[in-house]
Amino acid sequence: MKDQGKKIAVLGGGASGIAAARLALAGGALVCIFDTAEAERFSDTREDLRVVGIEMCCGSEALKAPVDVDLIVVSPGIDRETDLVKSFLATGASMISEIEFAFQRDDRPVVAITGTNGKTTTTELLTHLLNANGKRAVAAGNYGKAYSEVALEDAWDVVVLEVSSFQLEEIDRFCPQVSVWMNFAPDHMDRYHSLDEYRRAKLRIFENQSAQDTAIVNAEDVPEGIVAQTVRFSAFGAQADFTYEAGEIFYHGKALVDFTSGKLHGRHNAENMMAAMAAAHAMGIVFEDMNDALLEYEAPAHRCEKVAEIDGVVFVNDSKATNLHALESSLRGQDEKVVLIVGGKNKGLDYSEITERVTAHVDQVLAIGEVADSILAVWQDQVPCQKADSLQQAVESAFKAARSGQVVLFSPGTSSFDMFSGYVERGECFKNFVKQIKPQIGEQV
Ligand code: UMA
Repeated sequence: MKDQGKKIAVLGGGASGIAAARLALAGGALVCIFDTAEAERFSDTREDLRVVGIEMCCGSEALKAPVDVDLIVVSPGIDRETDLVKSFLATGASMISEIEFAFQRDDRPVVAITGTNGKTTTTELLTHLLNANGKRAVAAGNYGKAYSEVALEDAWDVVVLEVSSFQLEEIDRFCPQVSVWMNFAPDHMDRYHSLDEYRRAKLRIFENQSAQDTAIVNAEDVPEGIVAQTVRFSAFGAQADFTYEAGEIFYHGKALVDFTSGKLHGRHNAENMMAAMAAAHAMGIVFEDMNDALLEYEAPAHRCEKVAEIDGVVFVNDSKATNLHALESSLRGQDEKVVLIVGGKNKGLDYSEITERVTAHVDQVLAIGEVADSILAVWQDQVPCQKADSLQQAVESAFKAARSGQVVLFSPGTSSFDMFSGYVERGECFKNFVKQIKPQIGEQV
C-alpha cells in the first residue's frame, strides 16, 4: 500500500479534505484532518470518520501541528497565508494539493479543464460525449465529486476534472493527458496579490505535459511555453483549428456539427462545445460519432439555458451570471441584439465597464432589483432602458419589447440576494414567469 504507516495531515474538513483522508486511509496511512472551524460544525461527520479510523482536530487545536508529519495535503479553499498552513509548513513536511494527492494514487487518464468561464459546461459535455461513446467517464474536481473520491472508485476509465487555480497552486507532478484552457478574466482577487499571480496558478495545468500530451486552448489567448501538441478553438474569428461560422462548427474548414440545432445557446457555448469535441477527439473518439451526443446535450440549468420560444421570441435563462464578466461573456455570445433583463443586489459593481458591450448587443434593457437605478443612470443615454418593479414585470415587458426571432436574455450580472435566496431560485422564478406568458400567435415550445 502506497501510504503504509505514513502520517498524513489533511488540512480542511470539507468535501475534498474528507475524500483525501479516506484515500490516504485506504493506502494504509495514519490520517488526521485539521480544520480551524469549531468542532460543533462537524458533529455528524466526525464520529463517522473516527469509526473508520480518521481523526479530526478542530478549532484552535488544529493550529498545533504535530512535529512528526510525513505529508500535508491541503484543501483548495485554504491558502498559503492562513495560520493553519503556516503552522504545518513550519514542521518541514512537504505539502501538496488534494488533486496532486489523488493524481499520484490513480493511474487513469485525466482530462483537466480550467478557465474563468465555461469550464463546468465543457466538463459536463465532454463527460457526456465520452460516455456516449463507450468510455466510462466521470466529472470531478472543482465540479462534481472530489478527485480523491473518484480515485477510490473502480467504475471509471477516464477522469474529466474541472480544475480551479486554487487546486493547481500546490501541484507537483500533476499531468493531464489533455489540458483545456477555456479563457481568462479577473476573479478571486481576494486570494491573489495580482492578476498575474492568479494567471500563473492556472497556467500550471500545462507545466508537466510533454509533447505526447494535448493542450486545447482558446485561440484568442494562447498561453506561452506550452510543450504539448496544441489545438486551438475560436467562435469569434481568430485563426484556429476549430472555428464557427453561420451556426456551424468547423474543423480545418470541414463542417462538423450544426450548433444551432442543438440545445446550447450563444457563441461562448459554441466554444465550450469545440473544446469538448477537441478533448474527446484527443481521447480517441472520431468526430462522426459525436453528433447525436452533442445535439442532445442540455446546458446545466441557469447557464444560458434556452427556456422557451413564444411567438418566435426565445427566452434564455442565465441566472448564474452573478458578475459583470459572466454578463459580458453572455452578451458577446449573441449573434443578434437582445432584450436584456439585468440587475439584482447592489454589489458596488461598475456597470460602465461594459457599456460598449451593451450598446453593441442590446436593443432594450429592463433593469430590476436594488441596482436598477444605478444601471439606468449609467446606460440610459446609450441604449433604451426601463426599470421594472419585479422580475415578473420585467419578463412581461421584455416579451412586449421583443420582435419575433429575437432573444430575451436574463443575465443579471450581479447576485440575487436582494430578491431571492440564490441564483437557482432566481432562475426558477424566471422560468415560471416565462411559462405564464400567453402566446399571441404561436404555441409555446
Ligand atoms: N478551513 C480551515 N482553515 C482556514 C480556511 C478553511 O480549516 O483557514 C476549512 C473550513 O473550515 C472548511 C474547509 O476548510 O471546513 C473547506 O475547504 P474548501 O474551501 O477547500 O472546501 P471543500 O468543501 O473541500 O471544497 C473544495 C472546493 N472549494 C473551493 O475551492 C473553495 C470546491 O469548489 C470543490 O468542488 C471541492 O473542493 C471538491 O474538490 C467549489 C468552489 O467554490 C465549487 N470553487 C471555487 C470556484 O469555483 O470559484 C474555486
